[in-house]
Amino acid sequence: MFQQLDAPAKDPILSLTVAYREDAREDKLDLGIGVYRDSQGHTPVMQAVRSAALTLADQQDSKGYVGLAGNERFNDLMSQFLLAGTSALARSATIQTPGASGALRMLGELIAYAKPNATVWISRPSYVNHQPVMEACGLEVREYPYFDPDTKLVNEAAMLESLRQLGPDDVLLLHGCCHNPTGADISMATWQAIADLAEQQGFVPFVDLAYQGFGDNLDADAAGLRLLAERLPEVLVAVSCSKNFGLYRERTGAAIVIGATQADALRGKGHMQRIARATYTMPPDHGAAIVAMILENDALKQQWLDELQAMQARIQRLRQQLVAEFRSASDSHRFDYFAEHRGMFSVTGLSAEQTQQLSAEQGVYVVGGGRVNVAGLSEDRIGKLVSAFLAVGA
Ligand code: PLP
Ligand code: TYF
Repeated sequence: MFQQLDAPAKDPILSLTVAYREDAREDKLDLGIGVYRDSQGHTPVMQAVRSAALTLADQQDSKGYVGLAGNERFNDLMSQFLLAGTSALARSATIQTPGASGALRMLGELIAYAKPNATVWISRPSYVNHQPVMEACGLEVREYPYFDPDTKLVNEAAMLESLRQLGPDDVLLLHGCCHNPTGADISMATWQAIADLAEQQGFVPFVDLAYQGFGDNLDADAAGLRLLAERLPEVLVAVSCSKNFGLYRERTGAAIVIGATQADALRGKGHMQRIARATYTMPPDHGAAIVAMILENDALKQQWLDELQAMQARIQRLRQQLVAEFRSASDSHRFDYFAEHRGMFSVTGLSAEQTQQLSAEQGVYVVGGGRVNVAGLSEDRIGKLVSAFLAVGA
């Protein structure tokens, strides 16, 4: 049965990690996959997470099944954390999912069930898995203009102009903050304008929030989502705990449905539980149990907030340092955009040929399209990145 199978499309980011591992050069540099690294180049377990995991190991008295929606305490804490202060909290319902990836799939399947003819609109460019996941749900995917390669910022006018064509059969997928891959985020005025358009035209926003806390701070990074949630009857939210809790491999996230009424949201939740049952049945518990323990314990929560804030501040310092070193090495301001971007990534506009040259000749690995994981840099490797970029004519 397998003999006639064609070769599957590879994940462009995960295959980069494989190529990097196979590179024997000592001074190679991996700026591909989106993981945070400390100044030693290590992706650490956060102290608050370690403490919670130890307590859990000590006190958890059963590994019995939990349920289709996962840990309901986690679900409540996550929705309160995200939607506190908005009218949407009381008309929301949440399931725990295996990462935001699981949330994207559950919400995509829910859209396909509720509105089989829906089109999901994604930014050009967007997270590598947005299109494949939505298409796997049987949904049509179209793109709206987003990144301006000249300014390296969002072309908000072009984006909003394009969104004028959306109607009740459309779902608008937005990055809550720290846009992947570009690093360029929309302004609060644009979030406001999107809420106006959604109100007038009836499309449903779907916010993917994978980097809350890595942009400016936890509240600022959720401000766009909260604005939409407050004003609109229906919003979908995929949340990840992979980055801001450093729980990548534990596969921890949530899918939140905001409805016109709580009953609507609960119908959405019920169907996601049905879909989860036919997919993986129940999400893994460990990461969600850790997050719940952190969010409901004041001391642990403060420790987590401090650690997260330190990661955010370090990324911003790396961005400033990149700008300074690029300025002096290139005698120009053309790399100043690094400081305008937020979160882990920046799209640099390197051509496919330059990206290829960068890995082959310089041992520096960046994602196709020129995405650099700034959060994967360490202070003492910035010089290497700068000279490699200039060597390939960036
Ligand atoms: N959404 C975006 C925008 C991402 O960048 C990622 C990457 O990690 C995900 C979703 C998936 O996250 P998770 O690891 O929680 O599945
Ligand atoms: O964009 C990234 O690097 C992260 C991690 O199939 C990732 O979101 C990369 C590829 C993938 C899943 C996650």
